[in-house]
Amino acid sequence: MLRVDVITIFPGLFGPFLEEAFVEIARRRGVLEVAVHNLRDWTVDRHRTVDDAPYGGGPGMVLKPEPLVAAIEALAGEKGGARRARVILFSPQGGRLDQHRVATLARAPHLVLVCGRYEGIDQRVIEIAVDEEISIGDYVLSGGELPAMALIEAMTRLLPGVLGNPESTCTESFEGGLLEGPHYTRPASFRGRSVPEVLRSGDHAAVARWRADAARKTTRDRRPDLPSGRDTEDAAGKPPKRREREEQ
Ligand code: 4GX
Repeated sequence: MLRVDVITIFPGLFGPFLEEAFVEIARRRGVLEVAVHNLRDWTVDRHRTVDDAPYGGGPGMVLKPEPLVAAIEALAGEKGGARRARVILFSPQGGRLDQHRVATLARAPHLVLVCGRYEGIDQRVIEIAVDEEISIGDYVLSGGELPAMALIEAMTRLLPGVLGNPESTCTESFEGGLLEGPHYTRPASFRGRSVPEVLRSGDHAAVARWRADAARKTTRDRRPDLPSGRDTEDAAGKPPKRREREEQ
């Protein structure tokens, strides 16, 4: 059972996300529990103020520390103490999220996800209350809400009993650092393009070899930076041809 608490100033963004598809299934099966909290609930002033101008000047606003630390400590306890929850802040300054990190976090009992907005959050919140900063990629979003949903969705697929067929978790992209090759469904011919003959042959071993080879080629051509994207031999034991790089 994975418990996730989300702290955001836009709780409404999470509604449909939590009520559809695998995330909804996981919640109904009791392997995932997500609670979304409005940061403004931890303000004490009449205007429910969550932000303030940055010291030193400059554009934009910064999330002020008092409500954020109060929210995090209410949901996770104090850092260092007997805290069982891991507190994660989404920010471009964080370590890049990958499948290995997702799998590790999916095994945690309790995560508190902090979604920043504006120019960011007061640095002292990070020092006092955050365990880990995560980025979902080198592009600029307006808040941590989409990163939180990306992490929740990626973890959900790994929770026990969520995907009908556990095999589909391990053959999919990035397990073993391998991308997938192409997929086809009916019709056998579409706009003059036919499905590769081997996939319709009924020869399961030949299909498995073709898929492994296609995955290897896709990874080498598109993501040579992945572990399985470096030069490897094909299923027949032949070394890769230079020409393969220009094929796709
Ligand atoms: N992967 N953003 C967070 C505000 C902010 C800035 C600093 C805390 C600290 C992003 C990303 C991302 C934009 C979300 C800035 N909050 N987060 N936001 N890419 O671009 O995770």
